[in-house]
Formats: sequence, structure tokens, C-alpha cells
Amino acid sequence: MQLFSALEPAQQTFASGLVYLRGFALQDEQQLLDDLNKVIAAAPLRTMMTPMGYPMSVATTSCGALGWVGDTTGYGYSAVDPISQLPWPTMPNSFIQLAQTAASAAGFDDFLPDACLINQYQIGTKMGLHRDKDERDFTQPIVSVSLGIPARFQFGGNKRSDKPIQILLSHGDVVVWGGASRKFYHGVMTIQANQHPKLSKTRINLTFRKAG
Ligand code: MD3
Ligand code: FE
Repeated sequence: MQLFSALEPAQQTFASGLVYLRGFALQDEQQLLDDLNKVIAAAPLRTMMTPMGYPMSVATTSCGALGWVGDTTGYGYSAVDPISQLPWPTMPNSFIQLAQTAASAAGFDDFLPDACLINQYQIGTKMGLHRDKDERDFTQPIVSVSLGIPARFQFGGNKRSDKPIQILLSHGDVVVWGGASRKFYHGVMTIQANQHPKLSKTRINLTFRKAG
């Protein structure tokens, strides 16, 4: 099985603290997918409301002590799933291991994520340019894991008007967003029609955060 294209390096640093690790999540792929399915069975994917009162196109759920929630009053983190009123599923060991080894490969040695947001994209959905600012400690990185069909991801700088760079994120790719990149504007371009052998016509993104 060929995991890596010979065209690009397996690891690339785009900015200080911004490290791309191609295929990094494939090391323990099946365990990761099995654990993902268990989390989704316990806390189903759902579309949160935007403050404007429209449902987001991306479906989300969470695991870990804190989960990301949104409704017409705004966005934030909650210790309970608003649908079940129960705590979110615990973060599987395979998730914690992956987040920590990736953070450490990027130079962040003591990453202890307490939140894992799971985003599910169908073909035709996207995520507009935004910054992540609902977390407390911006010295902690965010680790993102892409699964399923690929996405064209864009990130700029600290200003919305900074010209974005696009990168293709494919199944198994991991990106660590630490240092200055933690505050960069970023978004996901409209997902193009595609098919993945294990995730069919969907893309799943995991983001690991120290939110509390
Ligand atoms: C750069 N998710 O959930 S992951 C999000 O593919 C989010 O689902 C996208 O943006 C997705 O908030 C992008 C990559 C990512 C995540 C967090 C970041 C990039 C980031 C935080 C700061 C800077
Ligand atoms: Fe984001």
C-alpha cells in the first residue's frame, strides 16, 4: 500500500508552530476509526445553530470533558451534551495518544486535550473563514486530524484580509496549529464530490483542544 506521494515532503513547517504531518494518523488507523464510531454512536452527529438562527451545514459532536456547542445565544464549551443532557463520551485512548504524539512531533510536549470536536462534512458543505477563540489558553496548540474524502483547507494570518494559503488535507493527515498560527484565520472550501473506501462520501475532521 502506498501511503505517501513522492511529490511532497512528509512533514512540513508552514510557520513557527504550524506543522503538517502527512499520513500521521494512519499508524493506528483502524483503532481510530473504531473508536470514532463508538463516540458517534454514543453522542450522534447533529447540526448546531448559528447565532443568526440557521443550522450549520457541518454536523458536529464531541468527546472528552468538554464539548463544543452552539445555539442562538452563541458558541462555547459545555460539559454536557445538550441533546442527551449527559456528559460527552470519554476521549478514547487512541485519540489522546494521537493528539499527544502529533503535538510533541511539532514541539509541544505537554499537550493535554480536554476537548475533541468532531466535524462531519458532506459533499457541498464548507466552513467559512473564522478564528477559534472560545478556548482559554492560546499557548496550547490545536491538533487537527483529517479523515475520509479530501478537503481544500485555507489559512491566512491574524487579519481576515491576509491572503490565504491553500493546502489539501487528505485521509490521515494531521496538522498542529501552535504558536502564532493558533490565531490564524482559517476555513474549509466547498467539499468536492469524491469517495473514500472507509468513510464513503464524507470527510471527518477531529480537532483536539485544551479548552478549559
Ligand atoms: C487554525 N475545523 O472546527 S481543522 C474548527 O477541517 C475548524 O473541520 C476545520 O476550523 C475542519 O474550528 C479545520 C484545522 C484547524 C483547526 C483549528 C485551528 C486549523 C486551525 C485553530 C487555529 C488556527
Ligand atoms: Fe476553526
